[in-house]
Amino acid sequence: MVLVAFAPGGIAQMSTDVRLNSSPAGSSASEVPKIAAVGPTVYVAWADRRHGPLSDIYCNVSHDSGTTWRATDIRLDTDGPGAGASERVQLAATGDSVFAAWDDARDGAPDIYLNYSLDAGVTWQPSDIRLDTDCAGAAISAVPQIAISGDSIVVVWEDYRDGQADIRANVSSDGGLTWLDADSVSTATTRASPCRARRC
Ligand SMILES: [Ca+2]
Ligand SMILES: [Ca+2]
Repeated sequence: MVLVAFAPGGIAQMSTDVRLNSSPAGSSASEVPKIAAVGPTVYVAWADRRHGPLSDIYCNVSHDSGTTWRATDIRLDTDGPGAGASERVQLAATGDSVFAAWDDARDGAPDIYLNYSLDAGVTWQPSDIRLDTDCAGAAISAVPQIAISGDSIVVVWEDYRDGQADIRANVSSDGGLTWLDADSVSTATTRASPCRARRC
């Protein structure tokens, strides 16, 4: 995971690139980085295989426009390290809040998980949040995208619970504190998941 900063006009501002993953250089795969920034605060998240073949999600943060970074990166998925493949992370940030969503196979088929920080990436939630609301691991929920507008955060993904993929969404209207009990489908028919009504 290497970052190079450019000023407008393309003039490089750093004499060397910077490695953002704090695992030993070249020791394991850190892949598919995503980046978001608000003012001088820059967030980078990626999938990381330092704990084995099943990737976890790691993040690093700069508070000075990419000049310096945390000495130790942060793992955002909160099950056991390397216990389930966590991939395809996406980031969105506003103010001092940053949200990361990814798909995660800890329970079988991938589900959509989220973690967030309200203090510019310094601290994150001790437990990540599953956003797809059918039974955990029962059907593929993958390839999330995330957007923020004011206090509303929307995460969308492709979901195979009913056969071919639908596009589903979950929404927070309070800055990420609470989310819908039932995600909604692209046909605009919000319906309570039968798995929330019965034991999965
Ligand atoms: Ca994981
Ligand atoms: Ca699922």
